[in-house]
Amino acid sequence: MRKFAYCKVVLATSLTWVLLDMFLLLYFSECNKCDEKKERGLPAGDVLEPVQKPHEGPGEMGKPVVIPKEDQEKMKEMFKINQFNLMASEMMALNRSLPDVRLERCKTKVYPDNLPTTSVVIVFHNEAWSTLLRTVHSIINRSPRHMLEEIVLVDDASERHFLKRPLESYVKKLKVPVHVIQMEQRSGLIRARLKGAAVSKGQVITFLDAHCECTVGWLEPLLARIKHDRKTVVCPIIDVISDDTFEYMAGSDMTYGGFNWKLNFRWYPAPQREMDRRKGDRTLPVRTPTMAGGLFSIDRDYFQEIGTYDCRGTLEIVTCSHVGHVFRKATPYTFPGGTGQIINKNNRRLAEVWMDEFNNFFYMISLGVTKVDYGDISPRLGLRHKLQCRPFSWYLENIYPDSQIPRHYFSLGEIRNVFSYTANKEIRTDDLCLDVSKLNGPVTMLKCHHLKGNLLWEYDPVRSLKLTLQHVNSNQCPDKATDEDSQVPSIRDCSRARSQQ
Ligand SMILES: [Mn+2]
Repeated sequence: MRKFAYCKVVLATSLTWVLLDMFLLLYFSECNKCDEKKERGLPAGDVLEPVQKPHEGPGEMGKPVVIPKEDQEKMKEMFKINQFNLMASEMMALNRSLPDVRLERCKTKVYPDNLPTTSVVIVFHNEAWSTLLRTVHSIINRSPRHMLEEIVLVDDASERHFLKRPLESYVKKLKVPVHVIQMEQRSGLIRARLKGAAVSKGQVITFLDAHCECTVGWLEPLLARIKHDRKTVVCPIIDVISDDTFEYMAGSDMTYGGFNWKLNFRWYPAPQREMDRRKGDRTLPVRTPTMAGGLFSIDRDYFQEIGTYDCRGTLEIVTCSHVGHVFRKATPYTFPGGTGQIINKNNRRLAEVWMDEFNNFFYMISLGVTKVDYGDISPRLGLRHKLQCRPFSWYLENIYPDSQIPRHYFSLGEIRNVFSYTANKEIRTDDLCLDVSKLNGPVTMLKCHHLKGNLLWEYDPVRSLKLTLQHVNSNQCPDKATDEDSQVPSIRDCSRARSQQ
């Protein structure tokens, strides 16, 4: 009987403890959920899963984020701040999962154990908290720890309201050293990057934008190329993160970086000779004439030897490395002195230092460039001389024979066409008519359709708008091409200005 009583006591006490444990367990798991909600799926400094799990939630596995109908208006307002869908970005976890978009044979490649270490340098200006920290978390989660020396965040004088939360204390809790450097005043992307490079300690410097996401296996193939040849400058394939839905879309391994007549960077299909050189193996790096400039890795000492951003060496796109980037349709940044001025000045310096006699070709079609004050270039010319760089003609012949800048030519200039202003009030050549379907253009040529509409132009020889053509549907007048866009006809509000007559 006594034994039975003992049993009852033991049973009762164990049961009490079990219940208490269960209560505590429930209590704390509830609380975790509260925290998670507050921090958007990320308690500061918490251990993040290094392996990808297709978790549930908006944007997981790189899927597009859907904004509820009732939030559409607010979303449009928020869009304007950064020129991307800030609401979608804030709905997603900072460590969202992404698909493995690599070519199958990239997934099984084996790299040497003793790859160099890298510092990752990220410059930001008025960047949103969620995109900046998502970049940082994707680096930490998808880089082998021993290859990642540190992350250097350089704040190029963001306005204070952009970073509401204290960045330093947040990043201190992460598993990798993250340093935050402040620029005293707005100094531009390149100066800020050089500052980050100057303090970095890794053998390699990897530059990324502040709105990127690194995918699994992104780092090893980059570092392996630099270990193989320290004069190689390597870029990942830049995947597209939609500025609208934040959907993750794999970029092509069949393109390379080039530039057009106006020195604008563009992606072009990689030429056949490059495919042949790689014997059809798409997992081998593509040699590229130039790069977008935002995302690349370079040996730290070599970076200094070649005068930092004025690069030589071999540029490659490493097709087994994928990093996503939020591409925006318009820049949210303001530039001291105006965007056009700064681009013109940079382009002028580039043309003066590196393009030899080919700069005339560029100046002919970019009139604004020749008017700009481009400062002192003698140190850069000295560097070019010291490094014994080859002439630009060599570059066009050997590295970029597909360039639009012709190596040999007879003449440069424009070809004009004769148009008629018809009795139907169209402006016509052959069977094509000048057509404008939106305010401020573009002005295009479409098959004439006799339905009037957007093809209708009114000519006013005497009255208020003297000697001007007026587009009937938009009430605007064709205008002289601007310096920035000298190749494109423009249409503006009618001003009676000489440029519209
Ligand atoms: Mn960017």
